[in-house]
Amino acid sequence: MANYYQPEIETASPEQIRAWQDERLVAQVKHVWDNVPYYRAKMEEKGVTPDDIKSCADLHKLPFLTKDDLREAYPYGLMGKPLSECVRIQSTSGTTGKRVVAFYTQKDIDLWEDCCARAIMAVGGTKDDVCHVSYGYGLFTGGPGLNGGSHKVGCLTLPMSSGNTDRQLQFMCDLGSTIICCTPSYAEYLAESIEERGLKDQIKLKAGIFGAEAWSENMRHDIEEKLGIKAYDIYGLTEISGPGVSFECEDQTGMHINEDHFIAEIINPETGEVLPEGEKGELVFSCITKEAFPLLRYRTKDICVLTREKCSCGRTFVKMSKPMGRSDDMLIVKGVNVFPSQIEQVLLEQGYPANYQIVVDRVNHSDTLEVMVEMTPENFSDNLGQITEMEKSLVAALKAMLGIYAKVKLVAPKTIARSEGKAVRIIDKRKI
Ligand code: DLL
Repeated sequence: MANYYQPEIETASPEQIRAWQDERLVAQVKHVWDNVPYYRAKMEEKGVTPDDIKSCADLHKLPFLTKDDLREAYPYGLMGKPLSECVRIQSTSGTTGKRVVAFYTQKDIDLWEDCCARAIMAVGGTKDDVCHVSYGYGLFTGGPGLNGGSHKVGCLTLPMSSGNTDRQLQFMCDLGSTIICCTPSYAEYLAESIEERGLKDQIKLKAGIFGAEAWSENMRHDIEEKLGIKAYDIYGLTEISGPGVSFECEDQTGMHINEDHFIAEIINPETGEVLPEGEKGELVFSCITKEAFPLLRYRTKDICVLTREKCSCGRTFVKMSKPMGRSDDMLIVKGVNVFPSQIEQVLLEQGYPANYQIVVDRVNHSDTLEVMVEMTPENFSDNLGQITEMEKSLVAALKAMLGIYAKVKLVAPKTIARSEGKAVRIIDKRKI
């Protein structure tokens, strides 16, 4: 049975949704023009003014924003409100130095939590549920977002954060958790631990809300079977708010985008051309209600398809497929964003050549990262002790750059296969 948080919005007619989007886009463009000089300059460069934007049909006239813009404008350059009106900062994992930092007013937090509340109710959540949140809390948006949504629904909220599996399982059994929110890889790990400890009879879980990383239909079936629950997908990104930009319903055939807050477009990542709904391309979002960090036409780099078909749940919001990959080369390892270019930078700084290979795998449901690096003829050594020391210092430099442990394996010069076309830098062995 369909269960909505804001039925009048979630099941509004497509015409009504479009009318909200038209009105809010026009107001948002004006807000950004008046308050975000960085974006105003981009508009001026493109020869667009707020007068040119009269409805969603004009959206394509606006300039794109990318992660590079966020880095360039770091930390305050894309803010739409003074700091004194902001109440929260969240940030993406991964890149050190200039991270992506997003700002929120109280209204922004409220709307974001509404989106998460919709996601929880879409999986059947009510005030009688015990919602166990095992996404990380802190700068990462996963914990805070779902925590807020769970409060709004009125669930009894367990703010577990990630890690400490024994404690997670104890609370789950003793306090009767009915909804679990975590990454799909952690759900697999929890499922395995429950099996090992023979606790399956003691858990009351009925649904899981899993996202923040890619996962397949196979993984869904596996988790559903092992935990005896329904497993639902949830998508989002820090720049646009966090989890809950889109969420799956009982139909389990894609994620409804909260279109009263975000306008989605699919573009050809090479040319920037807008593609018709139904075609595969890069997902682009415009935030039409956010105040403090009002990004317009933000390129997510996530590749997916949008479909607007009648959904059995009664929601009218457009649905996005699971992201099928990224148009850039960012890896997500243990939930941390890793760019091969960061690894390359460390190697070059430490006097190694750019002949390396990154091997990502998933062992016992946990990601592993290994970097194979060629020594140079100059620093080549066959003394094991010396090699171990060199590896240790690279491990430390990589940890400082990425924030996570990467195993380093030094190999003799010219042993990593050369390619005649593009170099193969990444070997991702994870079967997801
Ligand atoms: O991962 C927000 C989030 C938290 C979403 C909890 C869902 C649940 P970021 O750390 O900024 O934000 O990473 C955003 O993660 O551009 C996608 O590439 C990837 N991603 C997020 N959700 C999914 C998903 C959070 N359901 C980046 N499936 C995005 C596949 C996902 N990839």
